[in-house]
Amino acid sequence: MTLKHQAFNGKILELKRNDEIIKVEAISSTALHIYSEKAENFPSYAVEVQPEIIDLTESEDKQGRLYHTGQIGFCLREDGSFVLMDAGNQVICAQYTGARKHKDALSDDFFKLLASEGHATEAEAKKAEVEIAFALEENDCIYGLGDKTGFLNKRGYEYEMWNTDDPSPQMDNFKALYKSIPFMMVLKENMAYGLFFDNHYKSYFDLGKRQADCFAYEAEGGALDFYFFAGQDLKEVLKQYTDLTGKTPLPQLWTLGYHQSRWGYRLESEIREIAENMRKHDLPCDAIHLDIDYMEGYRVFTWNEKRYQDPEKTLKDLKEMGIKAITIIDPGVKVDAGYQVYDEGLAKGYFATDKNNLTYVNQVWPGDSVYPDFGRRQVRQWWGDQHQFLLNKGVAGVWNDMNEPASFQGPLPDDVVFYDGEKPSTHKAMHNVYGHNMSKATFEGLKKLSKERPFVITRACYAGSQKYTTVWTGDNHSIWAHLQMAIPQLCNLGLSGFGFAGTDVGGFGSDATPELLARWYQVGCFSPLFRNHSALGTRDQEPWQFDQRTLDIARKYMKLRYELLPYIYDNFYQGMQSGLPVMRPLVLNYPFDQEVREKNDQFMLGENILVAPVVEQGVSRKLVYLPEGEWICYWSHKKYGAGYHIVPAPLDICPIFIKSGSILPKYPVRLSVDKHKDDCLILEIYGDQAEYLHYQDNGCDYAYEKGEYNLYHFRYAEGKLITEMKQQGYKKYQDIKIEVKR
Ligand code: MIG
Repeated sequence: MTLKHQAFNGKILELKRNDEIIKVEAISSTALHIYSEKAENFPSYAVEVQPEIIDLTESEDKQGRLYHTGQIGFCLREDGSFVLMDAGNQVICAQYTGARKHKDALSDDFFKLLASEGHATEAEAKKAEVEIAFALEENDCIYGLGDKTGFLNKRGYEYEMWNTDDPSPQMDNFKALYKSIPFMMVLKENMAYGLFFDNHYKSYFDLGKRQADCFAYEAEGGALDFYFFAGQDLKEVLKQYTDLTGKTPLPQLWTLGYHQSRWGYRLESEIREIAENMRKHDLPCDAIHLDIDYMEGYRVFTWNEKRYQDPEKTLKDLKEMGIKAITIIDPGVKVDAGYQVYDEGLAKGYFATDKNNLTYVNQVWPGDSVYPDFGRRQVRQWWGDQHQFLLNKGVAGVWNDMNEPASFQGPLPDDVVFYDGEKPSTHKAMHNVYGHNMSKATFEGLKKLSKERPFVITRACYAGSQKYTTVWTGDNHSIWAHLQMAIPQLCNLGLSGFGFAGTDVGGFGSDATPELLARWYQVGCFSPLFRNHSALGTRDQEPWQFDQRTLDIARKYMKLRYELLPYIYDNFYQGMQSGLPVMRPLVLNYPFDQEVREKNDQFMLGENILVAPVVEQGVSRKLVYLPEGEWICYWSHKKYGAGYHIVPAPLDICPIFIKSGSILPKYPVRLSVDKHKDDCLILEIYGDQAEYLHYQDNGCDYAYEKGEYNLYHFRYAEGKLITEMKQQGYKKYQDIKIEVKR
């Protein structure tokens, strides 16, 4: 990419690349937006409010022509390449000018040879329409990119952004999963930067795989359109990225409780039985997910009246037990004249068509199905309104699946017509935002139809979907490798703006062992979304399906989760400003501790809790790394200093450390958030002195936006607690208990 100076008006720098205009603008003193004029033909789905542009100052120095905000600068060098630099004109990130190595083409003979033994060979990547590469320094680490498989540091790997439903065991060689979040952060020796490539066509990230000294981005369509964010550390970069694409909103408190799910609950009686078992075994639980079998022949927005005599009554009875129902909704609408959703969508022209303008049909669960065209506003509104049917039955949340979109009869052809806003476009262009637009439709429908904060959970999505939906990582398996992967996968989702995410606890496909399940509850307990889910045909996976010991361990961590709810909720509240996730890799809190840049088997819950779960079979001790400071073992209250320690971790123990100088807010254990009378708060004090900001509201609607919440500032010193109310707009606790832990 060789650039030539074209014009500068104090705000916008225009450059020429062949016959294309590239613009450079500052959207804040530490963020630049660099895009081709062609990008104006591809409106963003991630950025809904265009930020204001600020002034740039032009100057010249030996490196080239500089355009500076005072804090960061864009430098156009003599050779037509550019570098991004800091306040002192030191290079943060330079365009890579060396020759790029591309993937070698495989001859047809080799292709056939490999295929004869069933090796899945990859076809050559298509020619990129957009391509740019940047230099990497020796110790740079790369984070983010959404729900990709593998480990925390993405350097050395290659990924693809193309929302993909592949239920085979997803290992570190998988290039694409269900979500496309083309945002990455690079952590350098002394600072960090982020790049967000806002282009939803299929794209590729080679993160130092073919060439160790550079990373490259390529897209099969759309235009060059990226943002560059600079920060002291990853937190500053993530804050800026989420300022641009949106924050995870405050969820309803009950959604942070425990969820039970299984593909295979078919009958009303089975749902009731699950709820009764929860209570019989003294297990906290706030939600049961109803998978595809509650519907009538997999027709969305219908209820199977043979399997359910009275869904309203069942859901009401469940609610009385403190358990809410969440129902699955897939995008595929059954082709079935006389079925209202199909008839209406067809009459209004709301389904995707082929290039000859005939409604496009593929197959999913209901058999022949059509695809609502969620890129159009009217279609989203219409879809959102359908949710009244579910709300009338008493449904409390909606689970969106199969929205990559999945299809059983081969992938959707590139040229199926999907709209991009009000303009006809193609599947090729709109594939990666299909799940985003579906979950947005669901969120907006629920928000309009009920007063509560919508609970939507989706499998497929795009950058920015965090404003509308919770996510889960799709079809994992009950294997140790997937418990291990759960940590970096959820941490990287958090580093990509998705603060509310979870894996299927226990694993979806394959059969869980008691030991694996016990260890998975110890990770699930601290994951933003805590849901046990498993596939039809696999071993039953509810906590009581194994043995007494497994049940006791599951209960212990489910109860711990309910005790920690105020702490988790506080982190969500803070995340609305900071964009930081509650579950986070150690590197987010300790970016310059070299030891934590690749810690895959430990994580933090906010600032105060360090979790070091056992994720290996047959292990009863854990090698734990503690960063700077003093740490207190949650179980023994023994003090530990920074460094490596081997700690006991028998099957019922997940090593947990609390940072000395913490106040940990807890609720008394309850079996359901919904039944929870928030009249008592427990403050556990770790260390001699501590401070903490605690948020409290009604946990369900938007009254907090009108000031109906409390903000407590607690300070503990010299054996005394001082409470200052920073905001008082909600009923206060009747009782605040203090427990000093030493
Ligand atoms: O693969 O609705 O990821 O959670 O249970 C089948 C049935 C389709 C895939 C989801 C999974 C869900 C299942 N669905």
